[in-house]
Amino acid sequence: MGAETVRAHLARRLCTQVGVLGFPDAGKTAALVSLYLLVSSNKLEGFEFRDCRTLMAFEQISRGARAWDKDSLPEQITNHTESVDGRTAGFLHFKLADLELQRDLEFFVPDLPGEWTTTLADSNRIDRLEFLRAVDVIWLFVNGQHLANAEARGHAVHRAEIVVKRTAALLGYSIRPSLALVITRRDEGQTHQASVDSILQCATSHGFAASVIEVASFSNHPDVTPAGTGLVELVKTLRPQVRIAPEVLLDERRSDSRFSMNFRRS
Ligand SMILES: Nc1nc2c(ncn2[C@@H]2O[C@H](COP(=O)(O)OP(=O)(O)OP(=O)(O)O)[C@@H](O)[C@H]2O)c(=O)[nH]1
Ligand SMILES: [Mg+2]
Repeated sequence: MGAETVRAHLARRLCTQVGVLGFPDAGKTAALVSLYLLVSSNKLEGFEFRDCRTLMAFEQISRGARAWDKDSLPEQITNHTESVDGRTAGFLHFKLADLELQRDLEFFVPDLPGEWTTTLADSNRIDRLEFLRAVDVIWLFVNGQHLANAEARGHAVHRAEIVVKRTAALLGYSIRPSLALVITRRDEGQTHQASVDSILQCATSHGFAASVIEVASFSNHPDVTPAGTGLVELVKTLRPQVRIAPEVLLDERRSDSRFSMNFRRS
């Protein structure tokens, strides 16, 4: 789904737009695939499927995972993500029923190439990331195994903090989206708390309302950490941070297409 279609949709409905950052191999696509598989098998606790306008795209990125033998993970379940034209991001769409809040949760999330984060960190290339100014939430994916490894950890923290700082600079004085620091590969072991705290503190000091979500999109140790761990918490970061008058909710239920979106951030 292209940015224009997303924009038209956002103008009419209370939706959450997500910005995704994270270096190559961080686990961005894997998280989206895991989310898709959980939702499609009705295993995302507290949420139920309502609608998806990008089924084909989800199917495409999930192909490897569908073929995988559950007893042993292949080296790579997902393919390295590339942008079709090197410039534009495609968005995935989901509408879920949020059973706890008794309302729908609709969101758009791009499956961005990690290279976009690499060029942000290395050369402050921001043209492809301008859309971050409009997002409600940023998911910053960090490879948890890099933080677990004593030799890799310092570099990984430093690089993640550069991304935080450059993102803050890109946003300037505009309202900050919230930021979820998504630590991946939880199945491979405990994360290194001091490293996570350092990135979190960096995000907070740059004005983000930041939180940490640890995920295992897939699992090499399903008895200890099942595949899909943390995905419910990740989805909860998408709940709109607005107070919505009850009459608006009623209106929204009555009419699918005429919802005025002036309530965002009010
Ligand atoms: N065991 C385990 N492996 C994972 C997990 N998440 C990702 N992986 C592995 O890491 C590989 C790369 O993950 P991706 O999600 O494709 O990485 P990406 O961030 O989308 O990378 P780019 O598209 O290159 O930016 C996957 O194919 C999996 O093999 C996880 O939670 N647990
Ligand atoms: Mg990817």
